[in-house]
Amino acid sequence: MIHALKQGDYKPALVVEDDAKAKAERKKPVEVWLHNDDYTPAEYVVRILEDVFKLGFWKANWVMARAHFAGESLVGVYPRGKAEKLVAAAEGRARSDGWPLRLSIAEPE
Ligand code: TYC
Repeated sequence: MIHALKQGDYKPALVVEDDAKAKAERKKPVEVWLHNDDYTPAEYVVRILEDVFKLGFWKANWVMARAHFAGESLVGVYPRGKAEKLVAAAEGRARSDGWPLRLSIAEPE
């Protein structure tokens, strides 16, 4: 049976159901929020929004400025799987460059 599972030609009904649930969960739309801090340079935040989130120049500047003045700012709505990857990429890059930039994921209201 292990062999059959590896070949993908047999899956018990429970496994199939779990796969479908996990897939639906990864596709659910969630919000990505950007949080202000006192250290990360504004230009660096804009570059992350452009490079990682593919925001255009004006939108990236607007989203950064809104976080700077309001404390947080909605970056966009993405399928959960994609949102998790984007946040990890953005925070990973910020950490390796030595900045405390923070993003978070929220369920839409
Ligand atoms: N507040 C930062 C500064 O003045 C800039 C900044 C903006 C940092 C938005 C994070 O999400 C942020 N250097």
